[in-house]
Order: sequence, then structure tokens, then C-alpha cells
Amino acid sequence: MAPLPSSPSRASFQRRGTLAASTAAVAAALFLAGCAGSASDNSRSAVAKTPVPGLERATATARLVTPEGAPAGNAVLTETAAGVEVAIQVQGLSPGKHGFHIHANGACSPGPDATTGQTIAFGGAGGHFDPGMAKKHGHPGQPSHEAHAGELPNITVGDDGRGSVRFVNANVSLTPGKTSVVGRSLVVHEKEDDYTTNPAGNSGGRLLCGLIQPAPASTVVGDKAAVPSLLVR
Ligand SMILES: [Cu+2]
Repeated sequence: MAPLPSSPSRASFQRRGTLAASTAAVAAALFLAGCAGSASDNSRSAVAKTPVPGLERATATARLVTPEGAPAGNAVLTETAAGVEVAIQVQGLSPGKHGFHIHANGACSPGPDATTGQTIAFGGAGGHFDPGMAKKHGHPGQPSHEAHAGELPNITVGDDGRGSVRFVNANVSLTPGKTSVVGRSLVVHEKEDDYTTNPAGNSGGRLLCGLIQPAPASTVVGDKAAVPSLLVR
């Protein structure tokens, strides 16, 4: 069963907050015009049917760091109708292609390498996120029963050490459920991912890691929600 495109409670709360603000303005105008009464309730329901694009998207962010903890990049994840758009910018890496994946654990601590058992940088992030139980590495964009859902495209880094990539991953979500990547991690590797070799495309060591955290939308929602209650009364 496909998960809902975004959290209904938060989305409707967000919409209500914005609409309530507009309603408050309408109600205030009506009051000044001498038309106070039940008009505000009617206008609220009429306004509530107007679509407000852009507010229903769940988002998350990740701050990428080196094993020493130095900041080295940022990622923004946005829920879309086609999946989760992952956009990342990194800096300070060697020129060329670097493997990039969603890893299963929300930890950027040292931990055991799956193959050798030796402790490696960011080993705590575990293996690639694989809710479809593919148990196989593959191309980004493949169905999640054929390849890890956490596959992402290589990041191409220029001579200035900077690189970026943007990709919509149809196999994951930001809303609660088995495919949610919130609370997991993004990892950038030493070498190019060949999109074939198990378990990580022969992409070598882990250079950068970042925890995927929900974007702090609550302050925006709270502020918008607080305004109408002050204006209406
Ligand atoms: Cu990886």
C-alpha cells in the first residue's frame, strides 16, 4: 500500500493556519464595514477550499560532516508526487565521482564494516537502506525489490572540490512508514559507485555522513496559527 503523499494532520494544520490568517483579515474588514456576525465562519469554509500550493510538502535536511566533524555539505530532501527529491552540495572532496547513498541507520559514528568487521569511519550508518529487501546493490531508479531503495547517483566533484546532485528517489518517503528515510543517514563515499558491485558499488570508504532530520516546520506553523487567534478575538 502506497503511503500518503504527506502527513495529513500537519498539512491540514498548516493550511488552516494560513487560511485562518486570511480569514482573520477578511473578518476584520467585515467588522470594520459593520457586518460583524457569522460572516467569518462562512468565509472561512469558502476560503478553505482554495488550494494552497507548496505547503503540503514534507521536508528534511542533513548536514554532512567529515569523520573529524568538520562541516562539508548540506542536503535538502523534499517529498514530491514522484518521490523524495534529494538535493546535496558538498565541498572539500577530491575531483571526480563519489558514491552517494541513503544508509539504514541514523548514526554517523564509527562502526563495523559489513564485509571485514573492522571499525571504519561512519560504520555506524550501517548498510544501504533496503526496505524492499532487495539485498542487492544496483542503479538509482531501479525498483526497490531489485536494488536498495537507498541508491542515489554519484556526485561529480570539480577541481574546486565542490559538487552537487539532485535526484528524485521514488522508493522512499519522508512520512512515517517502512520507506521513510527520516532518522536515517546520507553517506558520501571515496570512489565512484559502479551501480553493480555488492554491497556498495565498490565505492570505497565513507568520507562524509549526515543525519536526515525533519526540517523545523513547526515554528512556521506555530507562528501562523498564533496570529489569527489574536486577530479574530
Ligand atoms: Cu553508501
